[in-house]
Amino acid sequence: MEAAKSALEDLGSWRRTHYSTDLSPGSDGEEVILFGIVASVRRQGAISFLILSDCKGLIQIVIDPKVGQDIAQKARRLRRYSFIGIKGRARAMDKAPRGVEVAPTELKILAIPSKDPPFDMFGRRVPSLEKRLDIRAVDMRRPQVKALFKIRDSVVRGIRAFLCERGFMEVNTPKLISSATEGGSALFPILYYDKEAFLAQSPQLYKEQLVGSFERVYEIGPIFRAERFSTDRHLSESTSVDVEMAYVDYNDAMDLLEELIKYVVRRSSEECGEEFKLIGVEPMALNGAFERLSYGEIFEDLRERGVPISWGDDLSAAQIRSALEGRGGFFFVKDWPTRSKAFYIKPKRDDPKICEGFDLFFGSMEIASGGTRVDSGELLRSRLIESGLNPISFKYHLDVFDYGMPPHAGFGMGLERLLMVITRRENIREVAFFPRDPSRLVP
Ligand code: AMO
Repeated sequence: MEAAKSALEDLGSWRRTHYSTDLSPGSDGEEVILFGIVASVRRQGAISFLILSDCKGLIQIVIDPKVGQDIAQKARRLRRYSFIGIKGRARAMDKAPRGVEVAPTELKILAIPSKDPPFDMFGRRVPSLEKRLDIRAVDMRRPQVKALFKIRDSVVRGIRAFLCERGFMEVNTPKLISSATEGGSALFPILYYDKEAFLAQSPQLYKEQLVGSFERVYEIGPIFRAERFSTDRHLSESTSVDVEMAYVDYNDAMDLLEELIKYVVRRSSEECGEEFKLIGVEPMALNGAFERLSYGEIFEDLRERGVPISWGDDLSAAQIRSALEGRGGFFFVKDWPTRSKAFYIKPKRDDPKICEGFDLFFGSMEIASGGTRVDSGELLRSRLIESGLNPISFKYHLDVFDYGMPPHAGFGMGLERLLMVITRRENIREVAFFPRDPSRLVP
């Protein structure tokens, strides 16, 4: 161990000139400095063949003792999974992956692992997700997992680009809060100095307050839900894309959400062709409008088939599946019973039993929900009371409404749920960097 450590070198003045994927047969003769992890070592006589993995891809490195005894000796000490830097020349090579390899004249060993990971980082056999999550940072060195997170990055950048283009301002709202936004349950209590406080379930009330000045706002941030769900679709900490806009209603919010999803699906499939190949998935093509069904239509359909359901019940995944009869893809369910939705969703003026709320589903999975908001302080007070909440706890919010609020609407979309759809993962934990669920608080 000590001997291995003392053989390590400093970065010194070396700085990367290329990523593996910058090189092609056309790079023949170029001087390069590359860094990465040794994915494999193969020796053929005195020659060492390495595959180097950096954050973009893989490249073949050939170390020939003819170049110098010093580098050949170092290469012999190399272990799989070591972090190295190499300085040398690219050369076109038919048999190498992507038709190019690098012949180094210098090698720096930057880190040698003191133990092997519990699974082959570059192999085809995938260990159980639980095992991988136990050492997630190392799991994320696997090319297939890196590909998932590159797709995530493309989607997040796409969301920002789309909303920025349409005049939305990115905001940040408090995650340490004094009262619930989505009802009293499912909050994580914390100690805030000497007072009880909570982790925010949603930016809902703050994003609404912000439309009074900025009119179009969005936030991409964490939401915390203390539900004891141990399903493949729930996280205790997930990422929400929250959008809120003034002078519009829920129809405009649905239009915007539909356009946003189509945009990021198209953009990620254009940007991430290699990544989709690595995860073995054909990128989605979304053609046609997302269907917009009303709660009433689904309710009648279920009743006609003899499904036991009462008006106002939430729709379970199984009920939605059965009402859909094989219809897949994205669709909206709108016009929910007012009592089934949160206090801030606006009841219809001509039929207050029904509200201007919607959910977006993909198959039977809810991806987003939103609606036109209650914008009158008086109505908001009475909706809080009807929902069993105490207006005193919401004074800080109601006060703002007393100064007047513009009509507004918006939605919150689960980023990980959208990513499950785009990357066809069955388990939400696959698309969260360090997932949190009722039985996982580390790493
Ligand atoms: P809602 O509670 O429906 O609405 O949440 C919005 C979306 O967030 C995602 N989501 C979750 N994803 C993973 N794990 C969870 N535990 C989890 N909880 C929610 C879902 C869901 O559709 N304030 C409203 C939104 C609004 O009206 O603007 C809200 O929070 O994809």
